Amino acid sequence: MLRFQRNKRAARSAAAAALVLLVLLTAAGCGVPHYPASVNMASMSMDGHNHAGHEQVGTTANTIACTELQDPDTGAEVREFELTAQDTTIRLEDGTTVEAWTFNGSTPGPELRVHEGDRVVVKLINRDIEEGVTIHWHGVAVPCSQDGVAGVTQDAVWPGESFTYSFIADHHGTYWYHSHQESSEQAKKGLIGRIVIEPKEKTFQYDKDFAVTMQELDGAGYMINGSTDGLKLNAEPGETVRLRLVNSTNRTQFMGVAGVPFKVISMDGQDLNGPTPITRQFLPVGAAQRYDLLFEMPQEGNVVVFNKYEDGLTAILGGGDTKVDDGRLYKTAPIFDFTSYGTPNDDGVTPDMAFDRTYELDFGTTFSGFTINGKAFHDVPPLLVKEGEWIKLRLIYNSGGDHPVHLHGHFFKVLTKNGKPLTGSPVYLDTILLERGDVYEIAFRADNPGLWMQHCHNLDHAAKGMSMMVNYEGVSTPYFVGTDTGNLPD
Ligand SMILES: [Cu+2]
Repeated sequence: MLRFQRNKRAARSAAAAALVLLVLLTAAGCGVPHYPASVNMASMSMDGHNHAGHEQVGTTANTIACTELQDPDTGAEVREFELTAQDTTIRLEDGTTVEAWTFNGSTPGPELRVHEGDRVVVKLINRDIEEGVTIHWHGVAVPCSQDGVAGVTQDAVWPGESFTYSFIADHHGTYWYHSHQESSEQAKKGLIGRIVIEPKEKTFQYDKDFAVTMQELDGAGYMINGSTDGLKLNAEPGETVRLRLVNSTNRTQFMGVAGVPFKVISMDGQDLNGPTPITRQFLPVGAAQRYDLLFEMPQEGNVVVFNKYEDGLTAILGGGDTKVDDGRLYKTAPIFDFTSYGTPNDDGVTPDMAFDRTYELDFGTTFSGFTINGKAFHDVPPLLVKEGEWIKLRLIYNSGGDHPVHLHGHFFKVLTKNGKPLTGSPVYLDTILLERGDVYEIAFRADNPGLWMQHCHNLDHAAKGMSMMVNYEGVSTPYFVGTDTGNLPD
């Protein structure tokens, strides 16, 4: 009862905030909020209190609730963590302070480092975040009940409450986590962190394994592993380094490496086949994407990983003379192209194979916001899929800026770009960066039943409508998105 009232209170303040936002945004002409009072994302029924709506949701014999979809007990090693969301005063390098929302007092929150095959158990506690919180495990193909999307897979966790996530870390790689309640606000306020799943057996050999998160914190600006001043990482001459880059900001970060040739060994936690050394190219790390690099420390001097535009986003590895100036020299360097990188390897997933369903999604920037096929969340019809099917999506973008499109719960293979099949390594991603004029075809196997969001990971765009659902037939949810429940995922 108490919880219900708290939700109601949150709903009222959310409704008031939404009204203010509506007035402001309408005045600015740049978008409108898209939350109704209540909508069920499985049935798309508009009123949770409507009896007919309830009948549509999860009560018939042929449906299974998202909450019932969990990883079976495998006897895997259990790794337990506790993450407390809390209001925290952060002290920056220049001595100033900023009010942030953190997990366990820091942003990014603690790195969760586990092994492939482990069961990851994370107790999320909300100490004092009035807006409610969740944790979404970006890129990790968790079962539906653990996906952490407020109003789809769970209710937002209110102050004083907790929620325990449990899933098998079944694919190694570099991932991250963030609140998926009012995510466009909460990620910028600091509710992010990193999860690294180490391989059972190394697919690449290295001596050092570093991970860095780029973020843009409200009031502080760009930070790299929580520092506004760049980062020093200790590596000795001759050591081979794996460097995991995580972009938790809302925009593409163009990252260069000065001092050594390097390989891109993984994107979005998926190894590339036969990567070859490159130099003087900028990696276009789209919002939410991850790039893992491999390089050998030079005998003299250091290695500088730097950002094309933001000086604070720099990591210096090793001692000796800095190569930053060297880096500056190649500001006009070409942009890395994953469509022709690495070595082909036919895994049977090809543009001309038979697909069970093909959908076209046209991403748009309009006067009033951001759209998919001309509609904004929650009015975009969900894509329906059935377990076991192969799905092809044609993604189109013809406007300004870029959109990193993220599909929850799945990896997808990039089939073609602008009509041409990839010529290098197979590339599997969870987030694909659409730039003006791009047409991508991607494919995924519907192998993880559930209700999955697909949205732009410039979270401001998602909040202004560029968001939708990919729904498996027969999966229901007892939760509702909207101001009535206070579940506001974007
Ligand atoms: Cu976008």
